[in-house]
Amino acid sequence: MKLSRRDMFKIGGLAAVTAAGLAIPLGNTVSGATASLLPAGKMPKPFQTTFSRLEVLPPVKTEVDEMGPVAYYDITAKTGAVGIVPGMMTPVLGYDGLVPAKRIDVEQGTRIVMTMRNKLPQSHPTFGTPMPISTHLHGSASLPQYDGYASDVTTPGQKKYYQYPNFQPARTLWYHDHGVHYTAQNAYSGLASQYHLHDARERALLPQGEFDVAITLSDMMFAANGSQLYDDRAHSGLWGDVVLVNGRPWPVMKVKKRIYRFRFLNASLSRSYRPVTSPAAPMYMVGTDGGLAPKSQNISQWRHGSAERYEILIDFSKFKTGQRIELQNLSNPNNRDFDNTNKIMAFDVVDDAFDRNDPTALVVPGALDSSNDVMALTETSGLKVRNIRVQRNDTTNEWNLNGETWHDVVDSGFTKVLANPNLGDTEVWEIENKSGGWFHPVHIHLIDFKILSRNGKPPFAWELGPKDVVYVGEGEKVRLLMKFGPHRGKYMVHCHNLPHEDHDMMHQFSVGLNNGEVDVNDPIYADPASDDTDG
Ligand SMILES: [Cu+2]
Repeated sequence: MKLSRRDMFKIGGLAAVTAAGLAIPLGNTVSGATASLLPAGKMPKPFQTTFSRLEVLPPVKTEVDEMGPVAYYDITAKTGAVGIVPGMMTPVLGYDGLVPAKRIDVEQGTRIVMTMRNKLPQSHPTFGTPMPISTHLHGSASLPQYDGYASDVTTPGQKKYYQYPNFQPARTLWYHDHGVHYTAQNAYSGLASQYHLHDARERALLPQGEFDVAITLSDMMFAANGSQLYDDRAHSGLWGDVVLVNGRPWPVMKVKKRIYRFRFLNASLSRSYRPVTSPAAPMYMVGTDGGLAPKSQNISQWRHGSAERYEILIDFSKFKTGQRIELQNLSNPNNRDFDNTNKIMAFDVVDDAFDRNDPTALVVPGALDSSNDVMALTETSGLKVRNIRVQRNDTTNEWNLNGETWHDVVDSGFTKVLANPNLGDTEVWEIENKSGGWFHPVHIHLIDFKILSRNGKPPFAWELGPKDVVYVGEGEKVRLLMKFGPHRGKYMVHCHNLPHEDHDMMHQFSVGLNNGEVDVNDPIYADPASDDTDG
C-alpha cells in the first residue's frame, strides 16, 4: 500500500492543530510556561515519580539451526493506555500495547526473527491518522526488506517477519516505527524501545546488569482530557512540555556509590538536549550509536539530537548518602523550552552495598579498543565526496535533501537515489545546513560512519565513536567517512526530526546495484507483509 500525497491533508483534526501552529514564526526559540492544555493541578511535576527500568522482552523460542543460534520474537502493535498525568489515562500505541515497550537483549552471533503484527485500528485513536506501520531496527545492518523501509508497510490485520543478523559489534540499538508520512505520530504515541546487542569485549569493560541502565528520553504534551496533543507547528517540530524518562515524567533513581553505565537514547520527535549533572558528577562517554568508542572521553555535558545514542558512565562514588544529583538540560538553539524542560531526572545517592571486586565499579576504562572498523578508516585522496544540503521549501512547508523528497522517490517508482556507491566503496559525505534557524539530526541507514570534522574543526569529544546519526546544527557543515556494505540494495537517509522526515526530508541511496538490475532484496517486494491469520 502506498499513501498518496493527498493522504496527509485528509486528517481533519490534525490539520486544524497544524494550521493554528502556522501563526507562530518558525525557527525561533520561543519559551512559554506550558504547552499542555491540562487543568491547573493536573500537570505532572519534576521528581515526583520513581525511575522505572525498561523490562526485557524474552524470546518466544530459541534454537540452533544450520546458520547458528536464532531467537524468535512475536510482537503485536496495538493500542493501550498509560497513567502519566495524575488521575488520567492517556491513550497510546505500544508494542504489545505497552509504553514504554519492552527492550530486546541479544548476544552477538544470535540472529533474531521477529514477527510484527499490526492489530492497530484503521485510524489513530487520538489523531485520526492512518495506521500502516513499518518497523526499523535502528543501528542494525539488516537486509533492505527487513530495514523498515518507509513504504514497505504492514497494514492493520497484517504481519511481517523481520530478520536481524546481530553480527555487528556490541551497541545500543532501538526499534521504532518508520511508516511512511506518519512515523512522527506513531513514535510519539509509543512505538519505540531499546535493543541491546552485547559482546565479550563490552561485557568485560563496562558495567553490566543492575549498573547497565537504559534511558529513553522523550517529551510529550497533553490535551485537557489527558490525551496526547500533537502540534508539529507546520512541520517544524513537536516540543512537549513534559520530559519523560522510560515513559515517566522527570523520575528519581536511587544510585549506589559507584560507576553506572547509562545508555541514553533521545527518542523525542524533535527536541535536542544538552544534559549536565548538578552538582557536577564525573562523566565519561564510552559509546556512541555504533558501539564502543576507541577510548573514553571525560565530558561535562553533551549535545544530544533525536535518535542519537550515547553511552555515558557517571561516577557517584564520591557523593554522600542522601545527596541528590539532578540531570538537567541546558537545551540548544531552536528548541522550544518550557517551565520544566530544563530538567530530565534526578539521582538520589544511597549507601547500599555493591560488589567492590567488580572491575567496572570504581574504575573508568581508558582505552576501549573499539572493534568497529569504521573508526580505523582514514580519509585518502581520490575518495568520492558527496554534498548533501538539508533545507526547507518555504512555499510547500516541506523539508528536503538537495531539493528532493520521499515523494520524488515514490513518484520515480522507488528508482531515484541520492547516491549509488558500489559494495565496499569508502566515501566522504558532506552534509551542510546553511540555515541559522533549525538543526537536523541526519540518519544514514545500513552503515556506521566516523565524523571527520564539523565546520573544519574536530568533532566534539562525545562524538569520537562510531555514529549513524549526526547532529547538523545551525550553519554547520559536517564531513563523514563511511564504507558501504555488507549488503547491496536500497536504504533510506533522512532527518530524524520526525515531522521533518514525514514532510518530507527523506531520500535513499543504493549500494552495488546496477542500472535496471532486478534487486533480489527489494525493500518492498522481496518479503512483504501478509495477512495475519494465526495471531
Ligand atoms: Cu530535520
